[in-house]
Amino acid sequence: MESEKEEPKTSQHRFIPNDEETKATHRFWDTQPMPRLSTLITKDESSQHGPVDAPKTVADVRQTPYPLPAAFEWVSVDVNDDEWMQEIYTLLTENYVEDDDSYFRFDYSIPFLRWALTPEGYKQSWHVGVAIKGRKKLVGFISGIPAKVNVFGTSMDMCEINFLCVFKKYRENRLAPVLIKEVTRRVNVENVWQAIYTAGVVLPTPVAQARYYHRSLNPIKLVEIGFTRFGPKLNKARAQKLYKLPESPLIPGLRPMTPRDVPAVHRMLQDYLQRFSLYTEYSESDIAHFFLPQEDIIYSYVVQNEAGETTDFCSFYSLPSSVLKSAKHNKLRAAYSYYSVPGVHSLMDLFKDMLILARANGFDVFNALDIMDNMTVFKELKFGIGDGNLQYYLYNWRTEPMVPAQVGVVLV
Ligand code: MYA
Repeated sequence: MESEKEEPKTSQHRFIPNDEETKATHRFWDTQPMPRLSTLITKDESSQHGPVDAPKTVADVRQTPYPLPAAFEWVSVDVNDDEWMQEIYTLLTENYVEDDDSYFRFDYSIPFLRWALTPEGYKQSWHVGVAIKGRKKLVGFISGIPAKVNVFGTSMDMCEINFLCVFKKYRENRLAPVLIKEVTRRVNVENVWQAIYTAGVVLPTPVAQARYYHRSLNPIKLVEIGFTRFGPKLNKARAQKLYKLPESPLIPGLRPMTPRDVPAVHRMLQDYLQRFSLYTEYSESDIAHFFLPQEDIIYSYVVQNEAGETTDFCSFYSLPSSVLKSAKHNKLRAAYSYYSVPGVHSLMDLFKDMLILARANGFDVFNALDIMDNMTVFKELKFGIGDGNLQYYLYNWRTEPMVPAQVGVVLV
């Protein structure tokens, strides 16, 4: 949601825990290979980069799943099975992330979840469910997918963790730590020892703290559903004028990405991402999987000049939310900035065209994190600051804290 209190940041800050966060005890997280919140390392201690745990081998890993309460059993969810996909969808759509005041809840679609969970080399055993014994009924879920991640020049095979969720009725029963330990075991069995994830909560210990910014595309609906409020100088007519956008993109030669663009996008994105301290090293097959356009999932565009060369790239994904407290609307259609590579055109011009395209595709709002170079476009393009932080974490890897502008990873 848009924040009413804060002015957009003018500079970028490293994560520094407040007193309460530093003093908090974490019954589970304090047992995990994570740096303590009180011992954030500083720039000149960079020689300490490395695993937190003493190195282990696959032979050291527990062979059997962790025990669960008697009513439950583990499942490795087959994402090609429609009934199981429907189960994941129902669990998430009814129980996944909400804003603090419960106005909205993420509503990832089944095709989106399939897309997010199945890059080349994905493992069914990393799609971990807790089901009611003997029934196709999920009460908990956590997912991992393989990813090659580069941290300050060190390239590592990691697991990207997402979609941790426990059915509301079973909350605060320490099921989340069991899900996390079980996925860790299954990842370790594959000889992978590091992971990357993001969360709204502060736990030991973030490598970076980012913030969402929001650009209204349909300001009247956003006010009706409680996403934003008109400031003192704004009314319906003024808001519509303020956020009005051209009907079609302005950059000549901008068009949807096609399979033929995969090698060029791969080159452009890899060259660009190397400037950040944390980024994913995509294979060509990852580029095809994650970026070829699919309606209501992923929107990617390239700019092709008159000589036929591909010069720029931009992309956003579709993540709607259920609207929980409006009599008039039940769905918020949100576009989220993914990866963009300015070449001949500026990031500002690419973002402007993405706003135009998102509006033309019926989205109500365009969201972006203050990572990479995104902060440079927010003011001019009329983004407002959001009200929550998103923490970035690396599991079992000690490194120096980063400002958001050093972060080159977007997790959907
Ligand atoms: S972030 C999205 C998380 N999901 C939601 O927010 C959906 C709505 N909420 C829920 O479904 C539940 O509240 C969840 C907690 C499942 C979040 N990440 O079982 P509990 C700790 C990590 O009694 P519940 C995403 O998907 C909490 O601090 N830990 O609590 C990335 C406490 O530990 P401690 C979290 O409320 C996930 C313990 O859980 C989170 O019933 C990355 C309490 O457990 C959180 N978001 O369930 C996971 N929230 O006492 C880590 C709470 O120590 C992956 N907790 O403070 C690590 C890498 C694994 C792979 C490694 C391979 C090498």
